[in-house]
Parts: sequence; C-alpha cells; structure tokens
Amino acid sequence: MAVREILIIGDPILTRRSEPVDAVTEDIVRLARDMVETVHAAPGIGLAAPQVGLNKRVIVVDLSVGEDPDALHVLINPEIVAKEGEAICEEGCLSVPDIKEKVARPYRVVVRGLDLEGQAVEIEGEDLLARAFCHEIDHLDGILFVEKLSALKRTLIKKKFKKSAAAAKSP
Ligand code: K2U
Ligand code: ZN
Repeated sequence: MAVREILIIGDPILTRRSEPVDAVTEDIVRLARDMVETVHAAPGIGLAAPQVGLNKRVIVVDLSVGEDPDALHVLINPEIVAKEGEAICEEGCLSVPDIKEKVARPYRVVVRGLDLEGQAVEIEGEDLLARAFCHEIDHLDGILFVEKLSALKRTLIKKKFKKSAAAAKSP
C-alpha cells in the first residue's frame, strides 16, 4: 500500500466527472487500499479517487480515522438512493486546505454501491456519516464544497489558491 499525493483545488481532475468502474480489478483494489492509507495519514474521514488523481467512481469513508475497522466503508460506483432532512455544519476538504465553511447537506442518506468484492451494498448514514458520503460523492461529480458557498466566498478562495499555485511555480 502507499500514501498518494492529494490534489489541490485548481487541478482540472478535481472538477471532472469521474467514470464508473466497469470491473473490480486488482488495480481498483490497490487504488482503494492506497486511498484508505492516504485518508488515515492525512488525517481525514473521507477521500474520493479524483483527489488522488484518478477520475474513477471510488470513495472511502472512515469516521474512526483508522481506529475501528468496522467503521471503514469502501464504495465503488456509489449512488445516493434516498435522502431526508437537512443539517448545516462546518466542512473542510483535503483538496482545499485550511478552509472551513458551513455547508447544508441532507441529515440522512441511503447509499448504494459495490464493495471491494464486487458485491452490492446499501448503507444508511446520518449526521457526519451522511455528510461524508455526500461530500465524497460530490467529488466524483467534480463538485468541491466551495461550489456550495456564496459567489464571493468561492471567488476569494479560488483566487487564494490560484495565487499560491503561481507563487509555487515561480518562487
Ligand atoms: O473529501 C475530503 O476532502 C475529505 C474530507 C471529508 C469530509 C469533509 C467534511 C465533512 C465530512 C467529511 C476530510 O475528511 S476533511 C477533514 C476532516 C477530518 C475530521 C473530521 C471532519 C473533517
Ligand atoms: Zn473533499
């Protein structure tokens, strides 16, 4: 397994819609295992494949950040099949470092997908688990959480990262 680099806002891969996985191959299993190691190392509670540079519909969510093996969810081709309620809570994103803003999300969701054995799974989540599923599935659709902020906040955040990327290119 390996910790992979996490892409930062401004990288076009992060705003591209990811492709469905046709078959759970060894490469997909290796990707998922690397994503698990990467999110635990960050540390974070969720990660989507585009964040490590692959536009494939794979997410990992682990509210325990590696403490509880039963808390780990690896989902291939995840879809939200039910949602209810609403909750507003501060969010961050490993691809938008050091930015925390309030985001409205469904309070409860039911997500369907495939596990690493290629078996169909259906998971119900509330509160932070629901939020993590929504956040990660947004990543698969090329949607960063900053798209849910006001135009002013979004513009200022994008400008900040554009400036630091330019400075890093020509120090
Ligand atoms: O996709 C990501 O960038 C990972 C996020 C997922 C996430 C953000 C907000 C709410 C739920 C999930 C990171 O895990 S943000 C870091 C973090 C760490 C611990 C608790 C909450 C957020
Ligand atoms: Zn994120």
